[in-house]
Amino acid sequence: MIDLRSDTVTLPTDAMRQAMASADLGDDVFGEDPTVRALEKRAAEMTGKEDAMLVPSGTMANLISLLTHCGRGDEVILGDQAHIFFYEQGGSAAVGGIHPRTIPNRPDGTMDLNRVGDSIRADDPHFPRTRLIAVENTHNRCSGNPLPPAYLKDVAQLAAENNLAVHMDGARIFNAATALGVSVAELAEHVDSLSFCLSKGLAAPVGSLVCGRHTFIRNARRNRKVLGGGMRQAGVIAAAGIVALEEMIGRLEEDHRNARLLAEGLSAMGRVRIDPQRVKTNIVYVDLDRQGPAAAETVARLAEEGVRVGATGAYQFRAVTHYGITGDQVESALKVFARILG
Ligand code: TLP
Repeated sequence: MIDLRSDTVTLPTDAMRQAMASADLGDDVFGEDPTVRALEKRAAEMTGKEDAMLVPSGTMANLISLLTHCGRGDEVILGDQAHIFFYEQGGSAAVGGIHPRTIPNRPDGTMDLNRVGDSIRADDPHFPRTRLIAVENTHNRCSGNPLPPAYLKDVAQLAAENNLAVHMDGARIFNAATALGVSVAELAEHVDSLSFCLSKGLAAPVGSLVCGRHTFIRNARRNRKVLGGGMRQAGVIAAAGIVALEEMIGRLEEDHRNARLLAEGLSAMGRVRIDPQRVKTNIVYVDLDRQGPAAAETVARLAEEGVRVGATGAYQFRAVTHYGITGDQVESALKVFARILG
């Protein structure tokens, strides 16, 4: 099986398994797990933030971040294609009473900042209070596009002028930094908080980090606890995360190369519409010709031939490259795609 459904399917490396087996442990709810503390310190340093906190998932990282920035009835402005809006069960509304105000995402994952500005509420008892702008980098549903520092700086300026905070869902922030040739700290500089995932392209089995100021992380720890995300000997997870940050960032460019190869190969096929120029990281969206079989049937046929992808619309599927996929496997997958989509 060539599994291109997501970079979440990556398995831990041998070095991660060894680090997990020999990790120094303590009770992290008491702040006594040295391996968790080491990971959090490293994450804070890499992102240029004062502090960081380990959580079980990207979804929880975003939920905690929104709960920490916003109270009940407050409003968050975010893109209509944002993972937080699209794929997190509306958790910030369901759990936190946070009102989402969506702005259309442009194909590159940005929002028109004039529209964002126009959406900021006046101080009027009819309206919720705007508290937060959320951005996503790379932008999953927008071709995995990386958002550059210049755009993030403009978002930060708009937020500062209006006394708002900015959160960045940086689940794949290392892919963004790699594609843009900048450091993660340069991308994080413009936001008050960011979350990033260890368990996607970096191949760790579990875990995400929330990064921000000391006071923010102190409050975020309370929100993690109330959600049941306080973990005890979480150093077994953190140990793999440290290996992920030490050893797995440098190879992300390989995933991006493989994604481009995939996109270029697919663009020559008759039944699909895809612009390889839009593939800047490890995510490839493929639109199917509506005269032919729909995505569900196409995905099932590909799986029968040994290639797994995920349907993301009635006539669209997504293929994601990652640590488990070699250049040779991309070539093999393209042969299968050609048989079914050629
Ligand atoms: N994304 C998953 C699915 O939920 C769609 C995937 O396969 O891409 N932010 C972004 C931008 C994400 O892409 C994801 C996961 C998350 C947050 C949530 O992370 P987890 O799965 O750890 O809760």
